[in-house]
Amino acid sequence: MDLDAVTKQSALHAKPDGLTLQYGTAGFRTKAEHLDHVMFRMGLLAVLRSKQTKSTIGVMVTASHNPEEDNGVKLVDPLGEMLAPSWEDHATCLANAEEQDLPRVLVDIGEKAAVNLHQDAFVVIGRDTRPSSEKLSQSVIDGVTVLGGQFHDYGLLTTPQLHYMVYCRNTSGQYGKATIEGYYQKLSAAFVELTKQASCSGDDQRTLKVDCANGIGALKLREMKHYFSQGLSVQLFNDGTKGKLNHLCGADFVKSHQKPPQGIEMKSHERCCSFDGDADRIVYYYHDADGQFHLVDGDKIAALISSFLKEPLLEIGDSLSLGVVQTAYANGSSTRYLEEVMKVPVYCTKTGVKHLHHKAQEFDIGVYFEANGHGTVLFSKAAEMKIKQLAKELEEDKKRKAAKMLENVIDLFNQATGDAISDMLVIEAILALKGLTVQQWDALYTDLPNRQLKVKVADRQVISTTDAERQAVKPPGLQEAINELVKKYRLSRAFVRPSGTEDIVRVYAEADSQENADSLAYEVSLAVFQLAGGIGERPQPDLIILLKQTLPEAFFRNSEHHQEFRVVTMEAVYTCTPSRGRDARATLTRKDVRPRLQLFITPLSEEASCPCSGRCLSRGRGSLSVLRIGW
Ligand code: NG1
Ligand code: ZN
Repeated sequence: MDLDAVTKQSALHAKPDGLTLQYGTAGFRTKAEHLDHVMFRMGLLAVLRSKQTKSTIGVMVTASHNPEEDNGVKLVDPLGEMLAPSWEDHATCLANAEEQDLPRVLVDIGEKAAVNLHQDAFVVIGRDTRPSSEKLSQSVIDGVTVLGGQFHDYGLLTTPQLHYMVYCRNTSGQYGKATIEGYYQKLSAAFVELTKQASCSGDDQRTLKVDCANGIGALKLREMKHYFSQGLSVQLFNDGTKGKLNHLCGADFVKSHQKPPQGIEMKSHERCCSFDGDADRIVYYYHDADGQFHLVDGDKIAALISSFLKEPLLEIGDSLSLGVVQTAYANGSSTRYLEEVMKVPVYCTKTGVKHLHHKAQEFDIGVYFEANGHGTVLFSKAAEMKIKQLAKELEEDKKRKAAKMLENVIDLFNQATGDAISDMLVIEAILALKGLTVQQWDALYTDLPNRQLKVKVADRQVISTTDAERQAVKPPGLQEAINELVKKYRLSRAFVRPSGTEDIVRVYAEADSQENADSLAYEVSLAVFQLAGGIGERPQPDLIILLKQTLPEAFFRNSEHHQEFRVVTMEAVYTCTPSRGRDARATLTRKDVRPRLQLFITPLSEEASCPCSGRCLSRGRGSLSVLRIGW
C-alpha cells in the first residue's frame, strides 16, 4: 500500500472534525455534505475486501428512502449479499479515523483481516439519482484507484441491479450477464415464459400503475418495460421529471402514512404499486368502491408468494423445504395466516435484510420479506439443480409443467437481494396465473391495526434488545413497563428498538382496533421517553376526531377535488379525508392542541382557491359533525 499517496489523496477528502458515523442497517447514511470522506474511505475498504475475498466487490451510493438531501454508501459482498459483520466494524473504524491515523487504521485492518496486499482488486460502483450521488461516487473511485484497485463504474443503477452485477461477476456469468441489458433480458425472459401459461384476462388485469418515488426506479423501468410489454403494461408516475425524490411518494411514504402517494391518479380497484428511492422495496395498494385505501404490504407479498409456490412444489413431489422469514414488524395476522392456514414454518429475525437473507439461506426455498416491502426468495443450489433436472426429466406433463414453472420463478427472482422490479414481475405473474385481482389477494387475511412511532432520546444505544428485537433487556424496567401496557389491550403486542438508519428509537404497537393500537403506541413511547433518556418534547397523544359524514353522494361524484376537509382548532388547521359511506377520521398530532378545543369543520371547497369556484357546493352541500373526540 502506498500510504503516502493515501494520505495525500485523503487530504482532498478530509473528514470534518468531531464527526462520527456508524455502519448501520444499510451502510452509512446522513446528510450528503458530510459524506465525502466516507465515500473515499469506502473506496479504500472495498479494495481491501476485494483482495481478501479474491472477488469483485460492489459499492452503492444511495440513501434509499431518505430525503433527497441525504446520501449513503454500502458495500456489496461477493455473492451479492450485504457486507460481512466483521467488516462492518472495519468500515466504522475507517470512516471515523482522524486524518493522521488513517494509514495506521488501514494497515491494522489489513493485518486483522489477513489481506494479501499483492492480490488484484476489482470494484464495481453504482449510484442513484440524487444530485449529490455523482460527485460522491467519484470520491469512491478516488479511494479505489489510490490503492491500485481496478474498477467499473456502472453509473446510474438501482441498488438491486448493482447486487446482481456483483453476483454475476463472481460466478463467471453463470447467474447472468453482468450488464444492464443482461439484467433486463434475464428477468423479462423468465416473466414472459412464466405468464405464457396464464389464461388471457382483460386488458385491465395486465395494466399496472407504478409510483417510482421520483427515483432511479423510473429510469430503469422505462428502459426495461419494452422487454416485457407483451405480458404487462406499466404506467409510470412520479418518474423524476418534476417532483423531489421520496417527497410525498414512494414505498416508504405509502407504508408509513397508509395513504396513496401524490401524483398518481387512482380509480377504484386499480392495481397500483410504489417503489422506494433506490428500487429495492415495493408495496401494492388500491381504492375500493367506497374510496377506502387498502395497503398490500411486504407481509402480504410473502403470503401470496408462499401460497403460490406450495402448489407446484407439491406437484413435483419432491420434499424441498419451504420457510418464511419475517421481522418483529410483520403484522401478527400475517404470521398467523402463514403458520395456521398455509402451514409453513415462520421465523423471526432482527430488522435489516442481511439478517433475513442469512436465515432464508437455511431452507431449500427461503421466502423473506420485511413488512415495508423489502424481500425476495432464495433457492438453494441443491434445490435449483433438482428443479432444473426435473423440468427436463419428468415424464408426466403436469409435473413437468410445475417444474418448468418453478425454474422460471427461480430466474425471475433477484437471488442477491430484494428488488422492486423483480418482485413486481413475480407478483404480476402470480396474479395473472391465478387469475387473482388485487382485492382477492388482499383478502387472504385482515391486518391487525398497528401504529409505528419514533421517540428521540439522548443516546439510542441505551436500549438493547434480545429475542429478534422483541424484548428490551436494557434500560432496566422498560420491558416490564411495556408488558404491563400490553396487558391492557386485546390482541396486542408492542416492542421498541433503536433504529439503525435514523437517530431515533422506533416503537411498534398492534391491537384489536386502530384506537387501541394508537393509544398503546403512545403509552409505550412515553415509557421509552421516561426510562431511556428522552430529549425534546414529550411524546404527545394523538387527538382523534371521528366525524359523522352526511355528505350526499352527489358531492363525491361531482367534486373529486373536494375530498379533503379542514378541521379548524383555535391553534391550527388540519385536513382530513373522509370517504364515501364511512365516518371520517382525522388524527391530529400537533402539540398545541389542548383539551379546551374549539372545532369548526368546513369543507375545503369553501376556500376561494377551490378549482371550480364553489360551483359544486351548490350541487351537493353536506355537513360533518363530530362523533367523538378522544385521546
Ligand atoms: P431501521 O431504521 O433500522 O428501522 C429501516 C427499516 C428496515 C430496513 C432499513 C434499511 C423499518 C421499521 N425499518 O431500518 O426494515 O429496510 O431501514 O433500509 O421499516
Ligand atoms: Zn431502498
